Amino acid sequence: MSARCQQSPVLAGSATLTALGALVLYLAKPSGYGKYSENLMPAAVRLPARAAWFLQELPSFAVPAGILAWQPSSLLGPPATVLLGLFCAHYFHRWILNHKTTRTFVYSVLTRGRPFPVVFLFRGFVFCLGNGFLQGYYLAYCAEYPAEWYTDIRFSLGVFLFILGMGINIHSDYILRQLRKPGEIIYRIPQGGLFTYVSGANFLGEIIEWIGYALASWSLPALAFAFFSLCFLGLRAFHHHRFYLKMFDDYPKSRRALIPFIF
Ligand code: NDX
Repeated sequence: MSARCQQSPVLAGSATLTALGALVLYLAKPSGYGKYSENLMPAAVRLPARAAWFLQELPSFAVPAGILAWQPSSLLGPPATVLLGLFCAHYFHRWILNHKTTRTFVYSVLTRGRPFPVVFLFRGFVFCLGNGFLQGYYLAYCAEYPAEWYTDIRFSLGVFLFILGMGINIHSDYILRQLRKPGEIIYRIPQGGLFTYVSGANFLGEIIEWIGYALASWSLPALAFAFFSLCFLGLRAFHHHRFYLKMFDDYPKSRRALIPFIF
């Protein structure tokens, strides 16, 4: 643990994430972007989805990447460097890059989502700034891992889940993108991959990712973020499922909201 580690911002940040997750469940309403944008935010000022996702996810990548680049290599031990690298990799993809064959794709450039309310963009930006700082600060200044952490089952299993979840998330977001031609904003029934079993396949992948990250880093901030993701994306999967059942008479009856065969 570095002399620069202050426990209070770590505890406050983790408590805030946990409280936000609980608030999401308490409100039980979908966030008013995407499918719910027109109903819940009819008069909102909006930005194109691509610009909105680019701007709001920027700090999630830039802050931890800046912390990673700024540290003398002696301060950040190898496990913390790998963990912070994984966090940056997720947001590098989300923010900017999804490398496929010889072309470079940009999630925010590729998204075919509907315009995004600016008020949510602002809140999303603040969220990403706070969370990026919390995870980066903790790993850079507070985390201490023994030399044998690489061979610890928590690290190996956690990294495995992280990579598995990221694969599911990227593949599922790809399936969703293919449902629309450029310029369309209609909804179709997603098919294939884990969408065969659940309506929120992209969310399931992302939740697995952050549970894996929490396991591998064995830290309070990562656990709090996994909890938030579970609440926020779990509820969003539930609302998407209900939306599809209302919208499509032929929606597959055996499909669940988030957990195959169960929920
Ligand atoms: N960004 C995480 N709450 C969020 C921004 C908004 O990364 O104040 C949480 C994140 C933030 C939110 C963030 C936190 C909570 C905030 C909220 C704003 C208000 C809220 C701050 C930071 C708040 C309280 C009050 C509690 C404080 O037109 P469209 O857009 O629907 O098109 C969609 C399309 N699509 C389809 N196309 C054709 N046919 C269909 N059937 C389709 N279904 C969907 O696919 C989109 O273009 C695209 C994906 O849509 P959707 O709805 O499946 O996913 P989406 O929610 O847009 O997430 C996109 C990806 C996904 O991989 C997800 O896992 C990840 O981002 N994500 C998203 C949100 C949070 C998060 C990850 C996390 O917590 N880890």
